[in-house]
Amino acid sequence: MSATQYQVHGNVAVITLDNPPVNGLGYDLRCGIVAGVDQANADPAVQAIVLIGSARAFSGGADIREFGSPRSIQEPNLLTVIRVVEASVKPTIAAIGGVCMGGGLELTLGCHFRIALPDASIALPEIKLGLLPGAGGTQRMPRIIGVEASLNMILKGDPIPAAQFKDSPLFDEYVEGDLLSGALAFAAKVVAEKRPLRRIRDMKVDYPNHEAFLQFSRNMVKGVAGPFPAPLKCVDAIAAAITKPFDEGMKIEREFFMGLMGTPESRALRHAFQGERAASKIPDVPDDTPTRKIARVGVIGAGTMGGGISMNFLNAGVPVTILEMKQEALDKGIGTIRKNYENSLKKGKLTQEKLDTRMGLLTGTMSYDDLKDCDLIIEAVFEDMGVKEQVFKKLDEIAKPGAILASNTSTLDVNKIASFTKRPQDVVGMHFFSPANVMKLLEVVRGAATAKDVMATVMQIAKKIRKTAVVSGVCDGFIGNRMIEHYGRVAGFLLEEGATPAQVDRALEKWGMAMGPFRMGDLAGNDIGWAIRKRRYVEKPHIKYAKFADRLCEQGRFGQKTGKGWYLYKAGERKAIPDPEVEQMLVDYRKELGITPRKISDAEIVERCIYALVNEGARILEEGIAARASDIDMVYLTGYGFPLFRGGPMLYADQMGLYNVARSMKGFAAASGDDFWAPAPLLAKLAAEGKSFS
Ligand code: T1G
Repeated sequence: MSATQYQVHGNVAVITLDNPPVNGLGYDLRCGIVAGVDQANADPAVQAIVLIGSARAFSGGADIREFGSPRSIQEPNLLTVIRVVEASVKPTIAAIGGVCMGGGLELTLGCHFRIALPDASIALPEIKLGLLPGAGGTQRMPRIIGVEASLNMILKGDPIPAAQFKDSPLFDEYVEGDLLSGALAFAAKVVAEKRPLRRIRDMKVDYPNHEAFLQFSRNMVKGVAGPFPAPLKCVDAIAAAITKPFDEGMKIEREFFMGLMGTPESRALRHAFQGERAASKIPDVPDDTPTRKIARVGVIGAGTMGGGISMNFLNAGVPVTILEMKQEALDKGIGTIRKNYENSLKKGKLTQEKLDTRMGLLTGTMSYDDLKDCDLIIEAVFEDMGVKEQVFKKLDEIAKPGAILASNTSTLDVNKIASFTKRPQDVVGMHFFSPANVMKLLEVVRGAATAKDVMATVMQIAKKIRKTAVVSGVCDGFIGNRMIEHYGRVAGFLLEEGATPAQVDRALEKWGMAMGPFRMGDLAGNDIGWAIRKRRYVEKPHIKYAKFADRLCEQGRFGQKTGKGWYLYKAGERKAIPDPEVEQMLVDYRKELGITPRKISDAEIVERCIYALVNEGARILEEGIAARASDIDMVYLTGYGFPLFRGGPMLYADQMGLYNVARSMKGFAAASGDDFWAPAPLLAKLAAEGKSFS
């Protein structure tokens, strides 16, 4: 199936890239471009060739859906396509509108001329996928826009409006109005003026004293690249453009590109990129499901969560009515929202005008009746089923028909909450993560009765408020908290066996976690976990817990909010200071249990804690609570400080090999007698079949 259209307008052949949604340069499109250029060159009536895309995109670059598959490198690969375009005996003109990124931009650099709409979006974003431009971008860009501008563009990867290149020869002309007409007119000029074909590869890179610049760039990049190898390779590729003949530089770029494609870091970034898009798909809810209009949002509760949730909508220009029961609480809540915006203003992240606009969209009230026009009402009240019952019964009375009623509950049963209303089909969970106006993750909890258009609407509004929405089924803790409970449980046993809180945290933070389990407990409040364990001891007595955490809580050591928890905290400071008192408590506790402490390696700490996430994640997957493994990874990458360069717990398990993961788990089961460690059936099956989650 050709992914191009070929038409001749007068003496100009127009090849239209036609591979929706963004003209990803997949195999069919690559074949179509080569065939079109060959056809144009063979047609004596044709004097010039125009390549053009759609209004949305000239091209979004290499087709990410082909990544890792043989088709992505099947000839004609992108290098070949660009060589064909560049070798054309008739002038090739790229007419650029919409998105022009990555391989798409590299394709235009192979053309003899480029024209663009001023607002076309130009980028080399490969760095965000752990790569570098692999189709000549590192060798041609320095030749046309210069070394420094190229290196900045490649290292940042951000889109730049075409108009910003007006001082460079990148674009021969800017088109106002219809791009195709502009392209045909430009082509006519090129033909009439018999302009020589300009091949960027023949240009020279002129950069005196490049060694000093490259050394400075390497030092700067080393300081910010962290675990990612691509940035340094970008500098080395630019170095090749300066110091090597073009074809040699191309070989060096290709070697770097293929090397980076194979790195776990790039695989993780590509996994996260595709995972974010996959998460927005709900298997049984078609993309074209009609959605409900959300013109006004109601938020119940003006506490930390209610305030943060409100800010998400205010930031997106959606009016919010926030409800509290007492004037003082309402004033405090609105005051906190204003203070947050004023802090952003002070940091230069917000203008006064935007602050005023956002606060102007916020209405406070103490009457449920003021929510009756809201299209979406989100409750963020105390995490108690009795309180939720009162709220949802009241909402059922006053909310307009078709209003979506959402609960921000972090663990309670959304089906039970829906049963408090006569409209369970309109009830859904929207679990925001604190601070709600900062954390990208939104768990969208689908009740048994939740309507499909409600799901489609919530996923759509989530994108509008710039959240990464992941659909979860109803279970205790949904996806993230259900997994993190076992991660914390395993960490507790490590303390019993001989580790200290600081050692566990340090091992996991060195591995890449933003914060270890004990620092995280002190931040969130150890009393939250304590309340859940008390429930577990009654409801699920078969789940084993180390008892030391309870000891800590019985002494009121809830963490930062009480000045001490697992660690000590100086007044007003958040720095976690290891507490000899806790370590002595642990020594006494182990003696009491008759446990001889042993030295536990960082590797064992990491393996047990991370595999606890993996095993529970596998159960969540096999129960259908999560639709796909990458959804679970997105939850951890955007809500739990899991390191992006490892791609999420499920991808990490794939990279370690499920066979090895299952073997380790069987070892933990034998050593601990804890049947949690029996590999989840899905994991055991995949391991036995030599398969992976992804
Ligand atoms: N290939 C195929 N499909 C793509 C795609 C691509 N490059 N980019 C996006 N899509 C799909 C996406 O999956 C979604 O599909 C739809 O387009 C809308 O995406 C050799 C090797 C282009 C700015 O990194 O930055 O070239 O879910 O929701 O907000 O040097 O997508 O609708 O079915 O994001 O309007 C370099 C990545 C590749 C660009 C559009 N290119 N994409 O944003 O829509 S590496 C990129 C984006 C490369 C060469 C190297 C954005 C966008 P569906 P969307 P959007």
